[in-house]
Order: sequence, then structure tokens, then C-alpha cells
Amino acid sequence: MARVVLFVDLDYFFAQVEEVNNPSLKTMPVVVCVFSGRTMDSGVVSSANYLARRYGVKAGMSIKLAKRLLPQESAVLPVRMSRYVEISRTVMDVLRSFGGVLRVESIDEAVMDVTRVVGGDFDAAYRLASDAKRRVFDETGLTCSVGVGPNWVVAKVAADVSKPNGLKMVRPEEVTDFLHPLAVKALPGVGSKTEKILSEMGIKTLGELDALNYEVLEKVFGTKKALFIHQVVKGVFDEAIVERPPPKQVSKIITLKRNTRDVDDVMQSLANVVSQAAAKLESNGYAASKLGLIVITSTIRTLTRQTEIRPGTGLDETLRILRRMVEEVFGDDENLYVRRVGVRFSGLQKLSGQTKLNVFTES
Ligand code: TTP
Ligand code: MG
Ligand code: MG
Repeated sequence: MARVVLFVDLDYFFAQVEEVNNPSLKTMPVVVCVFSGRTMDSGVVSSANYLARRYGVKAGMSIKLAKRLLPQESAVLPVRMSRYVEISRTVMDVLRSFGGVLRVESIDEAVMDVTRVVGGDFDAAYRLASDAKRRVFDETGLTCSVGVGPNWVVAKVAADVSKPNGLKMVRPEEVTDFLHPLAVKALPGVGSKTEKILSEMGIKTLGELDALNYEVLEKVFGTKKALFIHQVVKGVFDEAIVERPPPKQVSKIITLKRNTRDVDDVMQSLANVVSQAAAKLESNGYAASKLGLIVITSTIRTLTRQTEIRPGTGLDETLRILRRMVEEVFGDDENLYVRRVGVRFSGLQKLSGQTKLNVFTES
């Protein structure tokens, strides 16, 4: 039976939740932000609605810059993580109710293998996807975009290109025609660094990437990634979807725009990774008892700090603890510049439904 996979991604998730909560926001630019520190404007944008995106605002951008780009009558709101987690769980439950194998990818994304449910029939899968969109909307008021394809990568790319409120199906025989005109960056795992390397080789599209000799691909990417790309662009990628085992730890790391020893700069990037890692932790139903800071210096040294925390420590308090760790790291070495920074939550405890702690509630 031919594999049939759905990829579901909620549209401008955090910002859309705020719109549903307060419909008067729908007509203005909305950004949801993690406020990271001392001044009123330090922190980053987590999510922007489509009106805000028209002004060039996007996730990861500093609040300062976003405010400069946006008109006066815009909504700049703080994250309400526990609300998003609750809604994420509702969405995942809805998706789970369709049967099939569900793999939760992030707070607002899931992959569904519905091969058995639809008996390998793509038309039936399209109807299921359409039903799933409607059910998600009925239960939460949120729109999502859904891709249907013969593997999770094609399904994801189909969901991405159909955003917002989209539904796109790519049948097995259409895969190469669908992928080849797209920019290389459309492929998961191809970031701006890889894009740049490829661009210098004169390769801009997935079709051009497909025409590349496999040996060259392997030299540039290494075996694992080369094989992945090769199989995807040839339309023969067929990875099985399995539910994820419970995580032992959740970590996330980011490269700074430039090397720095400015605590606020570091906190700015940390705020974004912490909120994403926290979202992941919580949407999987966990609270952490250990909090770790990861710093990679401009000289590629890795430094870590770790401390015990009360499971359920809020986002603001978590950022305060991390700030002290960052200050300590700088204090220990006056020549240290930070290149990459990250967070690690470990010592994970499963939150039982009833005794749900108020994890990452906004304070
Ligand atoms: P995404 O699905 O990447 O973004 P989105 O849902 O806001 O927008 P799109 O319509 O393009 O899917 O991420 C899901 C949520 O994760 C997002 O609403 C907020 C959070 N997030 C961050 O906190 N920081 C980030 O840098 C990104 C990309 C997302
Ligand atoms: Mg999304
Ligand atoms: Mg997403």
C-alpha cells in the first residue's frame, strides 16, 4: 500500500490565538513577544500575524526593530505560553482522533501517517485532511495549513507553500514536478548556510540540486544529509512515521547574529530559544527540574552551567536565572565572546493531567 502522510502546521500560531481571544485584533498587525530583560523593549518576536508580516516583521526579530517597522496602531503582546500549550494539546487530540500514527513535531506541527486509515487512497486522504482542518477550526477557532504527500517531507513542503489556511496534495507521481521548481531552502534541513554554499555552486532550485552528481552531494553534505536530499528530490524518500519516545531532555541552541559579550544581546537570543524549548517541553507534558545554559564561544569552546529549578518555574524566572549564569560566564573570562547560545531542560517529570502545575504561566 502506498504511504500517505499528512503534515499539519497551525497558521501564525501564537498570534492567531491572541486574535481568536480578542477578535478586534484581526484588523491590525499583531506580534507576540518574549520580553527578556531590563528595558521595556528588550526581547524578541515569537510570532507575527500576516498583517504584521507585510511590514517585514517576523519571528526572531528584536522587539525594538519590530516596533520601528510597525505602525502605531499595532498590538505588541506578551507570550501566554500555558494558553498556547493547552490549545496545542486540544489540536493534537483532534488529530489523534482520526486514527493513524501521530508524531508531534513541535507545539504547532504534527505529522500523521494515515496510510491504513485511508487504505492508501490519496483522494480519501484529501477528504480526511479537509475534515481535520474543519475539526481543528470548530474546536479552537484556529486555521492551519495541511499538506498531503507520499512522505513527511513532501507533505511538509506542501503545507508550507499553501500557507495560510491552505490544503495541498501532492500525489506520488507529482512529487518531482512539485519539488523541482522550488528554491533549495524549501527543504527542511536546508538553512541559510547551506543555501549559500549551494548558491555559490550555482544551484538555486531543488531541480538543479537533483541534477547534481551524488558524489558531489556527498562531498558537500556528508553521507546522511546527502542521502536524505537525494531520496527526497528523486521522489523516493519513504521514511516510516513513528511516535516519538518521551524525551530525556529538551535543548535548543541558536547562533547569534554576531559574536558578542553584551548580556542583553545574549538574553535576546536566549529568550527566543527558551520559549521554544519550554513550549516543546510543556506540549509534551513535562516539567524540568534542571536548567542548563550552553555557551559556545568565538573560539569554539563549549561552556555549560546548570542549576536545579523548581519544576514549573515560570518563563520570566527562568530567564532571570539564565541571565545570572550568563553574567557569571562573562565574569569568569573578560576575553570571552559568545558565538552560539542555548538552553537545556533536563531532569524531566511527567505532569499528570490532574495535578497540572502552572508551568510557564505568564507572571
Ligand atoms: P511556526 O510554525 O514556525 O510559526 P507560526 O505558526 O507563527 O507562523 P506560520 O504561519 O508561518 O506557521 O512556529 C510556531 C510557534 O512557535 C510560533 O507561533 C511561535 C513559536 N516560535 C518562536 O517562539 N520563535 C521562533 O523563532 C519561531 C519560528 C516560532
Ligand atoms: Mg505555524
Ligand atoms: Mg510550526
